Amino acid sequence: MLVVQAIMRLFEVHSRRFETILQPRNAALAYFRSESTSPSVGEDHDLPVMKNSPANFEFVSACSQETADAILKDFIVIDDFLSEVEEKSLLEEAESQIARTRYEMEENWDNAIIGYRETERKNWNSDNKKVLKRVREIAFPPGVSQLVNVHILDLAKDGYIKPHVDSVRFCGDTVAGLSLLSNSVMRLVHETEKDPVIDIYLKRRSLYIMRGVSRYNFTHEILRANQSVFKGNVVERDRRISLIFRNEPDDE
Ligand SMILES: O=C(O)CCC(=O)C(=O)O
Repeated sequence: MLVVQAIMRLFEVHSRRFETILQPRNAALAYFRSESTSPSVGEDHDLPVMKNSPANFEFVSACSQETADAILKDFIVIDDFLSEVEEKSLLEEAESQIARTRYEMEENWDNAIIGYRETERKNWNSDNKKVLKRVREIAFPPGVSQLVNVHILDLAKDGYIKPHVDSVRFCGDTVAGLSLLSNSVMRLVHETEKDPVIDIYLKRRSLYIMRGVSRYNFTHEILRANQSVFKGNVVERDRRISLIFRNEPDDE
């Protein structure tokens, strides 16, 4: 019986790897594939209650109090999470790896991101490791299996990310991201109702944690430069590098 289970497990792991390899070139890292079959959102999270900044949220269209409360509970933004020195150090290491890849600029219907390059990194220098550990400790409850690689996503000044829900096959219930180099606006739109629309100001050096309702029931996107407006003010979008952390997908 144990042998059969071991073979089944091996097969599962390998078929998952193949799925990753067989993604379209543009979505090589696979996470961005949207699936309508979201698991139901759990009752509550074991995460510590974190101090959110409601000022970073703009409820662009009418939103019930219940939904607004759920978003403010499940999508956390922490401004100035990184110091300037920490940002510089992370950038140096991320750029040393990503410099070898080319920007994908193609506008195709199946491209989730336009004007970007990406890579993943597991081994960071010891200073950066300490910062990344801080992210992991705040974004994921103890004992949660996290993906060991950090996804490095470099968006050109005119690059943007289209609305999507991260694939439930490759990503668990939490996505956390550090924003380097530029401020930006992330837009959430209810996946099925297309309403409400909520804009979130992601300041350079901030950390966001997206989980629960905001991760499963809303699409998210990073607005292009000429649409980056928050509460009536233009947000200067520049080249932006994000470092993205995820946990392992659920077993079922
Ligand atoms: O660059 C970002 O912060 C957003 C990344 C994103 O959309 C994702 O990881 O699903």
